[in-house]
Amino acid sequence: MIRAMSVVCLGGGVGATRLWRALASEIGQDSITIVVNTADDLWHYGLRVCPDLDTVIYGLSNRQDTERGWGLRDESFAAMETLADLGQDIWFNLGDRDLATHLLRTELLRQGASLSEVAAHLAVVNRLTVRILPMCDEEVGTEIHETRGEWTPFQEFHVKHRAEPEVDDVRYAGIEDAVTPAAVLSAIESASLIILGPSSPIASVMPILSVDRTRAAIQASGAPVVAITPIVSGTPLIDPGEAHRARCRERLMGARGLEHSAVAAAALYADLIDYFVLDEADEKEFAQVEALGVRAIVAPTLTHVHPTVTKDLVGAIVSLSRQLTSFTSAGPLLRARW
Ligand code: FO1
Repeated sequence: MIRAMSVVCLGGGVGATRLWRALASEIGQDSITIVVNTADDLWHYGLRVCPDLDTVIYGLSNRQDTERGWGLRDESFAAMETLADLGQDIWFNLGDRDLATHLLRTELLRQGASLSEVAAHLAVVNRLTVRILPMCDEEVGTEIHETRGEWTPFQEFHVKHRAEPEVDDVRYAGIEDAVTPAAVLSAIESASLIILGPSSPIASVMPILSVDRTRAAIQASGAPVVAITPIVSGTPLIDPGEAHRARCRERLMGARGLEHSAVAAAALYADLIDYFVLDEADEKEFAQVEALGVRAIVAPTLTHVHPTVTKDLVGAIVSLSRQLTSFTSAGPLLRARW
């Protein structure tokens, strides 16, 4: 069957967003739907904050602070500094301009809009034509059980506690009441390619896959499914932000009894994916990935190291999808290397 290119990308956060941005410049925003994790959302000072949704929106509109990995570029923090002067413990920083997004989102929710409607509105006013879909409209919250403590909301564990405490369990509070939005189901159903992004498996991808009918819809889709490894063991991490995110990812995988390795991530997705992109530094895991019944592809994946890595990775994905499916879309796709 010949289908126009329609790529469904799952996952959020800084690493996945780098990939989605490069993919968008290769095949066009109109060809892409991004299903975003909302289980790390929080209510903070009465405002609904959606870090993964905002990272995707800021990243695709080229306004993200890519050094810090979250929030807007050229940001100021006067509101937080003033709250600190008022005696508040500022453990989660909302930039002054970022605050406008949270104010608008919270107001639209208060007026009765769903999170999906708010995300669509924010995409439009940020001049994006990519479709950005929250994984569900209901509130779901990742909670971490710290070994010597209580259940801790994700952002408190990740930001306030710097992902340092030992942990022994993770849960997605509210997941049983979450419903896969119709727009997510129809995007998956008509996809020509589905990509699981290089996002934290337990914090960002599994919440999406745990919503109601999402996993079953991917299994039923005829589209090839490709996962990009979120974990590279063969190269030491130097960037402090990457190291912090890796520690959090490792703690959460450990809490599920999983080792922090690419093959462990591949095993989590094995019943869904056809291809797993392994970093070239982890080529030794090739046979273990293939033993899961998944085709392994070796490519450079450390997209934070150099922009050409992102471009090459996108080229490899587009090339693969091109080999697997015939597309009616010509244009930018024809520039991809294969
Ligand atoms: N990460 C931090 O390490 N410290 C912060 O103060 C912080 C604030 C923040 C505000 C808005 C936002 O969208 C993201 C923010 N992040 C912050 C990033 C966030 O904690 C995580 O990186 C993601 O939730 C993980 O995907």
